[in-house]
Amino acid sequence: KLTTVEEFEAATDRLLETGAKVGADSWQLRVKNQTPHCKFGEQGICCRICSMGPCRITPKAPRGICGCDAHGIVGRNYLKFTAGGAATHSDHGREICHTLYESAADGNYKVKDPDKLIRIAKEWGIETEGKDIYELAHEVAETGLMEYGKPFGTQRFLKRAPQTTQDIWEKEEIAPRAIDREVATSLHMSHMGCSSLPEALVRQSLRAGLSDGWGGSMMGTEFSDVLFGTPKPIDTEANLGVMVEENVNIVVHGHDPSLSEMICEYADDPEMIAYAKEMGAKGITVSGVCCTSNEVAMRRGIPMAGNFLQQENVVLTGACEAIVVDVQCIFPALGPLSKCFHTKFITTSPIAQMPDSEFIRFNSKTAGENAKAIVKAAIDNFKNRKPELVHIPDMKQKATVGYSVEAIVKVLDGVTNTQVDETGTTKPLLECITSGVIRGAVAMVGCNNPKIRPDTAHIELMKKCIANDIIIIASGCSAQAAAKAGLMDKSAKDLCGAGLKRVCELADIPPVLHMGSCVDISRMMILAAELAKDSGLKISQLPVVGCAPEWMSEKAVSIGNYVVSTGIDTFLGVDPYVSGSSEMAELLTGGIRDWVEAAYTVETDIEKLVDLMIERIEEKREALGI
Ligand code: BF8
Ligand code: SF4
Repeated sequence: KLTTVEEFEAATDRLLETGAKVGADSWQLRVKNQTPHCKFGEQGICCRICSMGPCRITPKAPRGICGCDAHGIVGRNYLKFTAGGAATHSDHGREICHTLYESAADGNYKVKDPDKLIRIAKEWGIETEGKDIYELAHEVAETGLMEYGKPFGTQRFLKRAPQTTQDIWEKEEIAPRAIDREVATSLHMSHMGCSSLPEALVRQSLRAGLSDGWGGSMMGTEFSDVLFGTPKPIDTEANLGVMVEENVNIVVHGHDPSLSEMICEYADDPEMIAYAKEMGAKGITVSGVCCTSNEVAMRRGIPMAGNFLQQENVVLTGACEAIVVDVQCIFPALGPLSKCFHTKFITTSPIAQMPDSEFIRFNSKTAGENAKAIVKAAIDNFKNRKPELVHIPDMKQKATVGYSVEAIVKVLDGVTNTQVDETGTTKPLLECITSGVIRGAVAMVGCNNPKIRPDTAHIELMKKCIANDIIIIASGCSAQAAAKAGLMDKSAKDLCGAGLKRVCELADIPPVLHMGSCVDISRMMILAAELAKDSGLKISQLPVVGCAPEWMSEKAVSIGNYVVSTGIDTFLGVDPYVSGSSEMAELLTGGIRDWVEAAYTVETDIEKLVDLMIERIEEKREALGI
């Protein structure tokens, strides 16, 4: 039985009552204070990139002081937004490269998947013979780091794409060069007095997005697998009920697995567990929020307490000893909120420093000591709980997660009855698609956003797709929405059409496959590339679409840009502040199709959005005659 959104909301309301008792603020209250939003901002027609402004476009004032019109202002804002997202994902990827560089046989970080490291080294033309695995790790990591600033050439991983895709990127001049260069060029182009031509600004947005998806994010994913293991199917649980009242609860939140992996390691240490018992708890429970949760769920089966808009809820349970964060998507609200409870809000990265937090600087050289200190601080805090404030909603679902590309290929080997003898490829999946047993696939990604009733769009879209025999691959907060609802439980096969249900039974998979965090959308790109190569089709011909119905962050726009640039139509439930320019809106929803064979659809009515996606998948099938 699925958990309904009404049930989530009732549980949240109960937690907000506790919050009210202690005078806590909440996003639900802040949304009210911020509504209605500024119309200029919403339409993207406010410019404050130079101090002659800020300028706002109105019918009476159609140009800013410098003469820039709405199209230029919206375009520059869109490019800056993308650059923010590309920088963020790629800097996360860079941190992982550094962690790989620091790995050592006797160090804090080890190489858990040496085969993958060797595969990547060979792909990059690095000599592997006669080298110790850590020597190779250093060399590969250093080569990866060079991708950020190399003066010539394009990203190494672009070669993973089908030749037709690479040709498009070359021809359209959007093949990404050094990652940092694409971010810097974006900021240069969107400086006062540079580009105000929508075509140029969108082209650079696509290029910066590609430097993220096929550059920084892909390195983040691949090297996380090398360090922490390539995910395989594993059972876990999701929603606030994974927190355990009798235990010390540590919640990890953010994105970089270098921190969360180490916390999990130390929370599992018998010495730490014994200490927790000494302090009156029965044990230690680590659970997660946001993408770092996806990382440790995929590799260790660590339960997922919730997604983006549930981050305050974990503190409101009154049973969270420490919420430990690294970077991205962390509400500054957690500082003051924690002060209303006994919770320790521990920041660990110089990139994300916040008021009212305890800063324990984490780095790869001292990771072990840092993690130990954090776990100990959480245990020491157990005694400070206020029992009258403790309430953990009795709400959780089972989920099977861990579907990396390698895992998907493996579980689908041999699901078809026909003559598919090439195991270890995507051919069995293609066979399911061409025969129509599966109609297509939707990559469901992205955040929650209070503009959309949280999780509803994710869940309703997925339910309708699977009922129509469309398989879902999910990542980020979308994946967690699915897991909380029960859509990643294998029994969710009963909600599928007959074809997809049969595939779920034969392969023993849920109909919604958890592919990881947001940097792991690069896994989805690799899967699409493999499908295209194995079928001899172009990526844009595959009955596959992308969807971010509740997106909110700059990272999501960067992702959208690389997904579209890879030839995959992308459906958004929230407008990326471009409605103030007809030229920008037309370009993104239509014009770019002439460049990259895919475009955006923006539709805030979620029912319509899902119908449009299904329609697009069926159109693609029809064009292929399948
Ligand atoms: O990178 S889906 S709210 S947690 S931005 Fe953030 Fe959005 Fe969640 Fe992960 Ni992605
Ligand atoms: Fe105004 Fe032009 Fe300056 Fe923007 S760049 S604030 S539109 S003068």
